[in-house]
Amino acid sequence: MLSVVFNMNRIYLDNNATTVLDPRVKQSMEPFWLQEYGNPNSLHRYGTETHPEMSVALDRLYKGIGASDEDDVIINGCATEGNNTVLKGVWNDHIRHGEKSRIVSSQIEHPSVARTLDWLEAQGVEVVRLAPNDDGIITEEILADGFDENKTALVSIMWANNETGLINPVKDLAQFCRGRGVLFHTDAVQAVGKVPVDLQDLPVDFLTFSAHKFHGPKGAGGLFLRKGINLTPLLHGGEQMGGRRAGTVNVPFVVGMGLAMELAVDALEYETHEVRRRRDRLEDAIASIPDTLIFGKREHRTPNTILASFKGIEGEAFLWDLDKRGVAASTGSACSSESLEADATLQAMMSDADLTHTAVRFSLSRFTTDEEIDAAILAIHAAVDRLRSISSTY
Ligand code: C6P
Repeated sequence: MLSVVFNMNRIYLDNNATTVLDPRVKQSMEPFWLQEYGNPNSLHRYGTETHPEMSVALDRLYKGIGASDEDDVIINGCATEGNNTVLKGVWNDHIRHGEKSRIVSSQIEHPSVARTLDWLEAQGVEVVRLAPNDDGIITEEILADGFDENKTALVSIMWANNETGLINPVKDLAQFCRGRGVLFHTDAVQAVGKVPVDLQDLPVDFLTFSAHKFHGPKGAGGLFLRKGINLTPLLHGGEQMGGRRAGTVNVPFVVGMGLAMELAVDALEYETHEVRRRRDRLEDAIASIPDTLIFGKREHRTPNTILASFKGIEGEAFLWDLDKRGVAASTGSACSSESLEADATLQAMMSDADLTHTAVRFSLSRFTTDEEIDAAILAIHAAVDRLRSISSTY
């Protein structure tokens, strides 16, 4: 495994927020800034010379998720865009004119799904937000309970949760929907590069991913659409992406995302064994601290994620202390960090509201080293000791 020391003084354990660009990905993007900078839709050579690498990148993306040639993978700006495209597209095509009335989702979705559903609800859509079971998972039984296929246009359930790392049984959920003729979408942002994704084996109709979660560039994502499915685009304009997503294609980012996907799939073995081994070592050390809670069973989680709560310690104070010690972690998702409100996902999972204010997420990547885990363990123990010694509630 490529071993690169990116920043010798700091340890990055916030890989569910974003990941470092793989240096090989960075290199693959270089020619497209100053030399081959043409618009791929131009007819002159500046445009056409980008085509071979773009085509390699698209092949890598299709192969990486097991899409067939007849399916569509639309390149876009991020997973937030992909999720908005699916939810608003299905609303426009299947709900707005009265065919169906309902979208079924969950209480543990990322804000790019949750807030879009709030907006759709304000437009009159009936939104059902399923609660997870005690293990934090949306099972087929939960989906089946009270399911009405005559009303439901779409089911949208995330593959792996960004805060807990808990993996939902997407194959069962997708099969359930397919058997009833209901469209199924999964937000696979935290699954790609962490668990195998093979759409040949999975009756999913829409799937979203984001390059910067698997060591690709920020600002590039993809939306898979099963063959034969039409969806009103979010962005109207030019004929890029076969008219399904207008806007000049960002060539360096597409090339980088393609290679990042291939490298992530190649590294899946490593992720499953080595990243998991380091995560488990860190988790054991965290769990050995008295009055500490780890959310979700290890075997139900992506190999890189730990969500922990330390009794008597407020999450933000803990993060600042850790940051001073050179360790970067997070409280819940990065896009909720400006709000001091307890995160909705955690609220859905925990009965004790106080715990939601103390949860801290540690997320590793294939670039996290054993030495970094050793140093992080020392820093976490020291931070807990200091904060508990000054805490009025411990
Ligand atoms: N989660 C986190 O800290 P964008 O930002 O559009 O590339 O990805 C959005 C997104 C969608 N779905 C899931 C499951 C995600 O985890 C994210 C990004 C980051 O958890 C930033 S909020």
